[in-house]
Amino acid sequence: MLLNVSKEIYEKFSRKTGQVAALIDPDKYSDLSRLKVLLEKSTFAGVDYLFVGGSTVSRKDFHLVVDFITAHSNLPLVIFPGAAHQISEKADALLYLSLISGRNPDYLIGHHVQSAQEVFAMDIEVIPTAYILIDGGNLSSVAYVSQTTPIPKDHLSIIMNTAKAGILQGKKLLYFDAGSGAKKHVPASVIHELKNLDTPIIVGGGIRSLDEMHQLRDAGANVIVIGNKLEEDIDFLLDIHAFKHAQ
Ligand code: 1GP
Repeated sequence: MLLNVSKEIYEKFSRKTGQVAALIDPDKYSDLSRLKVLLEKSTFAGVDYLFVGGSTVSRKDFHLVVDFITAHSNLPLVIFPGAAHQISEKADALLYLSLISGRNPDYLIGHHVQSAQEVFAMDIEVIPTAYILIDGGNLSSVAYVSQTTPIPKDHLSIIMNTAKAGILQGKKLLYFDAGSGAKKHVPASVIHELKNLDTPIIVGGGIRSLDEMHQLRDAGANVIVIGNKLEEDIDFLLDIHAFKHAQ
């Protein structure tokens, strides 16, 4: 079979700002009854996507959680892979990440070559994504595992030029990540500047309040990713419900 050319999820990403993705790191949801509650409440809250993946997830745990999610939820499932083995045809789309803020060839092309044969044959939407780490005030797992240095958040011209280079390379989506559990999320002012590049933007890492979500949406973020906050406080989905239904 040839590469899937569906663009359904990409078009949904592009359509509007202020969409919300709940990030499920399989390492954090070994208790599947907890995951089931998250899935039910995410549907109620009007979450737009479930993202699945993580920096240190094993193949077994990844598949276990993907199988569980697809059996218990109808929300679009998007893979946010931490490595070549985190792929599954059961998901609706795969963020095909190149970590272009870094200079580690493994995360620029290595994992891609390892998994290309399998991905090419899969019936899954593949979205070429420029993955750009921004310093969030602490050492994130993704920076540590990828052995890359995030871009300082005040260096707007480096951030802009990195995003532009990604677009010139053919990336269709920009994902700005301060890293899971970041002390500080990517500033709304940075997202505002990037919006001029006319490419859909995902932002994640350290987002923990409704106020921050409003700022990022108003700055032009298409998708806001929330991981840690939901692990700590499932009732934050009530705030997400309010955020989604006020739109
Ligand atoms: C990290 O973008 C995600 O890669 C989400 O971060 O867990 O801090 O919400 P949090």
